[in-house]
Amino acid sequence: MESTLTARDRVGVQDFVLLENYTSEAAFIENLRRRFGENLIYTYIGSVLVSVNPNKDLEIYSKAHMERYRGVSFYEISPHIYAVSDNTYRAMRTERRDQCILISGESGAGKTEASKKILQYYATTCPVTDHLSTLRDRLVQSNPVLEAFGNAKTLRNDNSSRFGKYMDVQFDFRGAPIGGHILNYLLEKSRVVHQNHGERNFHIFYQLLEGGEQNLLSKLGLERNAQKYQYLVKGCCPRVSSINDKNDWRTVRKALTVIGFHEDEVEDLLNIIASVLHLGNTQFGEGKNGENQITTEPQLKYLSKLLGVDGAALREALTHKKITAKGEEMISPLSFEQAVAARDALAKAVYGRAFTWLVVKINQSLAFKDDVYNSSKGSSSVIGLLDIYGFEVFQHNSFEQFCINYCNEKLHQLFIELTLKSEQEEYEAEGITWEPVKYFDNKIICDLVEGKHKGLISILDEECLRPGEPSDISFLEKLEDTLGGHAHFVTHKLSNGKTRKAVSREEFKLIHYAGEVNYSVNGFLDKNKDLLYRNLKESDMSPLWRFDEALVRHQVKYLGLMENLRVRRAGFAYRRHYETFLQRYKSLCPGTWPNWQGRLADGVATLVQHLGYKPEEYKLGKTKIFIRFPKTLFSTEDSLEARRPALVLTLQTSW
Ligand code: AOV
Ligand code: MG
Repeated sequence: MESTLTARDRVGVQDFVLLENYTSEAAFIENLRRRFGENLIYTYIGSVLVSVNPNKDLEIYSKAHMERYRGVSFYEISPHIYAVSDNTYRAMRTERRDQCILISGESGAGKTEASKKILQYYATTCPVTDHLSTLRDRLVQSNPVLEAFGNAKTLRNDNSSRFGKYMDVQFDFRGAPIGGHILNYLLEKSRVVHQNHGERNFHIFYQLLEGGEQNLLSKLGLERNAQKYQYLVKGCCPRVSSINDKNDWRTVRKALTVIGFHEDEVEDLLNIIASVLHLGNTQFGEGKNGENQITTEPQLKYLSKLLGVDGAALREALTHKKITAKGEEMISPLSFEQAVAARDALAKAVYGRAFTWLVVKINQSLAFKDDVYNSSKGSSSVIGLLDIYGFEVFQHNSFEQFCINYCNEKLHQLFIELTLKSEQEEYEAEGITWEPVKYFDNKIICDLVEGKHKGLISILDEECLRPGEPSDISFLEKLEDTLGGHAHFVTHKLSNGKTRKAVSREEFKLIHYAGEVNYSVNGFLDKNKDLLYRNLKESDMSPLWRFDEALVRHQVKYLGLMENLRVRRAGFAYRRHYETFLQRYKSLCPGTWPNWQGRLADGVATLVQHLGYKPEEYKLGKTKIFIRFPKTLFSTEDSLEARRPALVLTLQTSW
């Protein structure tokens, strides 16, 4: 059988639009599987790129590969993340419009890797002058630094992003990168003080302990052994086979220098990292008079030195609180539990601020020096790259997963908006005959979470501010009262008064676009007040090279890829306003050149007739021409770019 397979049978189609049986999910998955088997991890659905995580290094990211994709149109060469990068770049240059690449997919699917490949593509292929090469290097080197401080090993991904990132790269009129800006979202600060079994704290702690020179560690009062630090032992996972902390330390240290950190700034940063570890080892116990006191003096000494604060003041702050009663300020001692909570809160706050400061510093170093950025002068354009934390479900899910998964619901809304909704609405508005393709719109879940007054977040905020004794359980009760009966919200209570076993009394379940998740309300109020997060599950992880069909099918379903394909297949790959189309191609037709005098629509009709477009290849709408197949336009112009933001969907293949 094997020998009778044609090349096309073996490698499948490179654009799902070309799939003969395009309504069959089985055919869709089979196509992905065949390509995966041939190490072809990229496939298009029109202008959307679907990327399947190979979980192994492929020889497809060399400089020679990058060169192959430069200036070449989407359909002339096999699908690649570089094709998306290049098309976006050319769209920015020819259309002089800002562009954006959205990367979506669940935890571990390959979003961050994709965003790094895109950045490397620009760094390697865009023109740079000598003085801009520093900026280019800084752009690339910002990644290892941000990952060291903002990524960690989870049960889903050894290098999981624990913050969201939107990076703008600014280009000048020659297409050279001249500046950049990073916007960071909600760092998972709770990881600083707690990690679940099988997970680690942020990479930087292990990197410093493994790679830091002996005299540096001595200065910081640290021992090389991660097991000595309470904040690093919670997950029982100091070492990860896929991670070399020592090498990564060297990379990060060099990157900090490239980005332009001065030695004293690096020292400040490391002082903070070390002080977090000392805070974790700060213990409390009973003093002679029964009072709660610090029992670990060396830690206190190092803390006061590293944070530059008075030892006595720090001791007081960690064991007492100030309260104001009847206009008088009073100091009252903290209980053991309160002191531990205060210590952890301080560690999280210190780390969170250090991360914010790091991003500010990186932004200063990436800012275009003439301050053209964010100003209207100059003819620069921007390509934005969105890489957030992916949808995640563990055995135990808390506020952290709630925030992350809500964020993914919003991104999916945008995806639907760009590929399914606006596309179909436009056909209708333009009067193009169209058989609507039905799809699941997750707006109902977004509204459930963010709706004014009746949304989950509003209820949580209200409960946090309510006088009296609000608690996680009273919050859950409010949710039940307000949201009970909603199709996507479930608690243990059944409408007949009985109890649902699959959801405990301390949980609520959300039926997300990507799957069902039980959230424990424990800690929701505190974490919401502090805007922190995280918690989790144990699983048998071996990020294996296999194609788990059930896992892939689930993602194909919830991402709405079949619906996407149907819209694409039945639809029109390109559209242009009559004026733009005429302006761009009128020189190809003597009847429209140099100036068409009649109605724009008639001009376009004359033009396409002259170009030999067949009736089934295009339709004329009210204000636009719609062209069904890319190849039609290729014959007119080789490199026409889509106006939508580029979309990259990453698929996880094995857990
Ligand atoms: P994520 O960003 O989507 O998850 P990553 O980009 O960190 O996922 O990818 C997870 C791991 O998969 C990487 O560390 C690589 O080992 C592997 N991988 C991903 N893409 C490729 C590729 N193109 N080639 C080879 N290996 C790859 V999260 O940040 O958890 O949502 O919060
Ligand atoms: Mg990531």
